[in-house]
Amino acid sequence: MKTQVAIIGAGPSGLLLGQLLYKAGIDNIVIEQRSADYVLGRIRAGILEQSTCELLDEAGVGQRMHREGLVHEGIELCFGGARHRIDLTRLTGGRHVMVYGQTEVTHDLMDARKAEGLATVYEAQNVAIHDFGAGSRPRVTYQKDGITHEVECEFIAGCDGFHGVCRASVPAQAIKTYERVYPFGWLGILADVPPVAHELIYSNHERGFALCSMRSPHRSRYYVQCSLDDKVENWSDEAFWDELRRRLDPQAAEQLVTGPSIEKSIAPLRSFVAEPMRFGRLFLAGDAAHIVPPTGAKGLNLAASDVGYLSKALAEYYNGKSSEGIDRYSEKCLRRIWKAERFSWWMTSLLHKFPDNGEFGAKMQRAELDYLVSSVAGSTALAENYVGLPFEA
Ligand code: RFL
Ligand code: PHB
Repeated sequence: MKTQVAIIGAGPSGLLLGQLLYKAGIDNIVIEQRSADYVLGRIRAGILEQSTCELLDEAGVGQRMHREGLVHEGIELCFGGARHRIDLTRLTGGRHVMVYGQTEVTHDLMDARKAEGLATVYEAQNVAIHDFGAGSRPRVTYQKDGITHEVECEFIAGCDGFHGVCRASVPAQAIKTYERVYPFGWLGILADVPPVAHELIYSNHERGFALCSMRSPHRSRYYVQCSLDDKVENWSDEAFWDELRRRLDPQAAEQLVTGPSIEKSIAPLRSFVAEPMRFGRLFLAGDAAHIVPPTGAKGLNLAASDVGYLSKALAEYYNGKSSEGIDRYSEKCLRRIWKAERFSWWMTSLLHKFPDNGEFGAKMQRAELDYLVSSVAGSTALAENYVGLPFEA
């Protein structure tokens, strides 16, 4: 097999890149180690920045999102038993975010890929990348149904997530990584009950952080901070609802509608960046290159902005005969990534209970929260980061 760009991974970054490259007339193949159903079964992100929505439109997959997604113009911060609204739209000159699940984004991208008849290999085993150094001709090999396949390509896009093979294939001396692991996780549940409020509630509570999010007017997504060694089996639905209720203000606690969970999982929290993001003819994008704790809702949005830059850079290379875009890819992405890393780390530090911070740490959090909700400068800084920082030309 031969193609221009071999994309490893069929998560949101791989599928969106495939669609954007297709629109630019660039041939590509997507190679994924799991089944399509497995990829669709992972409940993850729920909040899209406006610029992510614009990219989905550009890729021609935004119709259902505009029909079914929920436009949100604010979020609520809950502390000291009361909620305080941050008016995202007023503070950012008219911008908003969209509630539309990662599962739905992935579904729409898979449908579009199928409709265009583009090549996607699911359940590829032992995926390996070869000869991606500058000046080489890259190849990807994998096994499927007992047969070894080889794809010759001009570029490889490593969209294979945090545990993927692409970043791991880069020689150790060519890459530098930065990491912070947080001393807690998030226990999340999905339930077919109406959301407790119209907007998301981010709660700082002495028992730990809680987040009330949603997927639709009938489906809620809720999280509580839990300890790292906690197990899903330790949490009955009852126990989850009781804990969530305790971490909300009295009105929300009273209004909370409970029901059986349809998904329950624990996610650790991590900040991670790999530099650079290009190695000769290999580009890393999305979670393959960086991880943020979910508190700022930035992971999927960063994946989208990486592939936005990468698709434009490759289009310039193939159609405009300029390598400037691919040469500047890493530097441009990383500037936006580090700002999102900073925001996600800050939101995480502001809202969670840290085992070693003590009473002084809790007072500092409370003072900062008080400042944020009473200062236009403070809440504007939160709002402009939450809706998403601008792209560089
Ligand atoms: P993914 O989604 O991990 O997809 C990578 C794909 O690559 C495949 N793969 C391989 N394929 C072939 N060969 C190999 N050797 C391979 N190794 C792996 C995998 O099977 C997979 O299909 O990465 P991608 O595409 O970069 O997308 C990133 C996002 O999924 C991630 O950043 C977000 O989900 C993060 N995130 C959130 N982001 C937001 O923007 N807003 C949110 O509200 C938000 N909430 C969240 C989140 C992540 C969470 N968890 C569980 C980590 C909430 C949670 C709880
Ligand atoms: C979600 O709906 O899953 C979600 C929303 C906001 C976040 C993180 C996760 O900050």
